[in-house]
Amino acid sequence: MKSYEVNFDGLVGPTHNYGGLSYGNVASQSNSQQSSNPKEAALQGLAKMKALMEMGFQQGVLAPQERPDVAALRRLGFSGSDAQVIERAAKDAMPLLVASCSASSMWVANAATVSPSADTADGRVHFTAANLNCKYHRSIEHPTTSRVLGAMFADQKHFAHHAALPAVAQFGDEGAANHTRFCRDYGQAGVEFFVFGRSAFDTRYPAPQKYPARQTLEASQAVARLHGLSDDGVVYAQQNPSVIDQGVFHNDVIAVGNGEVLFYHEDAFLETDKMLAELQAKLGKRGGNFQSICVPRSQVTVEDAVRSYLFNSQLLSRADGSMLLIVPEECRGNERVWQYLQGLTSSGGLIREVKVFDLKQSMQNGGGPACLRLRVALNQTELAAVNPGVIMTAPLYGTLTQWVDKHYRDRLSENDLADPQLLLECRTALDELTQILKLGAVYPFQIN
Ligand code: SUG
Repeated sequence: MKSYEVNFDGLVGPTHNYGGLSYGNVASQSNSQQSSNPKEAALQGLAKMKALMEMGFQQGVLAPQERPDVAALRRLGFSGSDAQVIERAAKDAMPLLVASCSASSMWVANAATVSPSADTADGRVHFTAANLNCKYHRSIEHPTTSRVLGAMFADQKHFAHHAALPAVAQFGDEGAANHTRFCRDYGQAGVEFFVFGRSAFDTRYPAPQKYPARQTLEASQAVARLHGLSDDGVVYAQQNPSVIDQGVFHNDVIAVGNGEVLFYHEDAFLETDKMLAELQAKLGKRGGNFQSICVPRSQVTVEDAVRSYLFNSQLLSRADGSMLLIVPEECRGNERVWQYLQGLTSSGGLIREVKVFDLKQSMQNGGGPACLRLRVALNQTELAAVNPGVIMTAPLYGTLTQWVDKHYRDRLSENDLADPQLLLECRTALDELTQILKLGAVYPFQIN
């Protein structure tokens, strides 16, 4: 049976703004307080989805969240009408209002970890929503994420959903941003590669000194257990703590993999040789021929990687077996990175083409092409069981761009977040969106 990697991209929500909320994420910190353009952000994301669909890739869309999250503000003690809750938060605790307005759910690589049916003990596709508990503004995403994923992948015969792990730092889980799957074919058993930043319980693993390591070994192990993965099909590796301290807050900022290929920076991991040997051996047992492409620090520094987001790219398999890399415009803007990419594609290796996308609105908060997508490998039967409302088509693209044009502002700054009208605009937009995507009631304002 034919199998596919389907990319579900996060649709940017109407409150996209630069809140400076992510300590350790260089772009988020350096663009704090700039005014944003939510309309442009959403249209940039939709343009990428459309382009991939037109290139023949399977493409889906994942809905944004209700923001401001009034219910979250109520849990923090703000009361009264919805407008009063927002007004009081703006007056007494602006950082909390900003956090409750973040459109960070657009970076759906952090929504969940997904294991395809060929890897799991019960032969279903497994999803574990990420608790994202390193940052408050992201820790409030998972309940709605679970409802949205449940509405997209509803058929229990094919899809199994797990609640987020316990919301404590020891189980810090950032979803697929630290998870890669290698396989010969999407429908065959593969090797799931979990990269962690620190261990919560085992002091032998070094931790970064400056910035937080968001993903723990214990969280990754729990996800592998929940999904029923076998030891033969799992490899764990530690991220180099010194690159976390240079702004590599997720592994997908320094490495990307697909099929049998890992594309990574020389400084990305600890014990790289051991890790590569284990990947090769385990994928070999599953009929695959593991290959790695190491980008040397002499050609591209870690700082270049963090600024250009070279590795936050989408590595896609084409029908002829070659690969295509989807990179953000910032890669073209970095001379060393661009030169490296020219050399890579002309060397006769596996990666033959680079396509560049303007995703500046998201990039300024630290979200590149790979952050914006959640990969779900599905066979034909499973794909047919996905809610068809979320699969990208030319008419859906048209409807969604019109929807964005109608509901989104083209400028948002911190003061605007206190405007109770923004809440009404968002709810009106999202209510319409759930009808467009046929999701049913998934948002707190629709349920309570
Ligand atoms: O979690 N930025 C996100 C970016 C996530 C990128 N995802 C991956 N690498 N997979 C984060 O740090 C910034 C929000 C703000 O500052 O307004 C933010 O949440």
